Amino acid sequence: MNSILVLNGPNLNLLGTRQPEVYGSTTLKDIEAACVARGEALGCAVTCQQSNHEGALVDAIHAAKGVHNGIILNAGAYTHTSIALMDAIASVELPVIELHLSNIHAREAFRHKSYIAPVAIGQICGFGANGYMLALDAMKQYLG
Ligand code: CA2
Repeated sequence: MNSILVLNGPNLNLLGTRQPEVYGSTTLKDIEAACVARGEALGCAVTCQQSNHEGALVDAIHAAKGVHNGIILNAGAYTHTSIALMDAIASVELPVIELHLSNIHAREAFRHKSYIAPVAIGQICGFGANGYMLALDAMKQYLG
């Protein structure tokens, strides 16, 4: 059975509590429960983690090697700044899908740059919490 890590970065623990007009009203806990349920439907084990710390996210990516078959990553604002996350993804050679709730390309110019995109197999953005379901479906198909 394939195992997929759903990894969320900084401030995403606040989902559903503030800025619902941008990020929706679903909490991270709800999203994580939906991911586990979708994984069960797809026949995949889904593990969810969140950290506000860049180094902890690097550690989680390293630790995924040999444990998980793919990673769905919403790196939050680190998407736009973190060469460390880019290098971590490249080093583990696991398929990563970059995920964003909002359409980062329709927002401020600084959100258009992604350090994750060049090392990801693809990017899903703009579909809110449902994007996590789309990403799980895409990862399941990618892994075969
Ligand atoms: O759209 C996304 O998923 C983002 O990764 C969210 C990040 C943002 O910096 C990226 O450009 C796009 C921000 C996450 C902040 O989450 C909050 C949730 C509720 C209240 C406040 C912040």
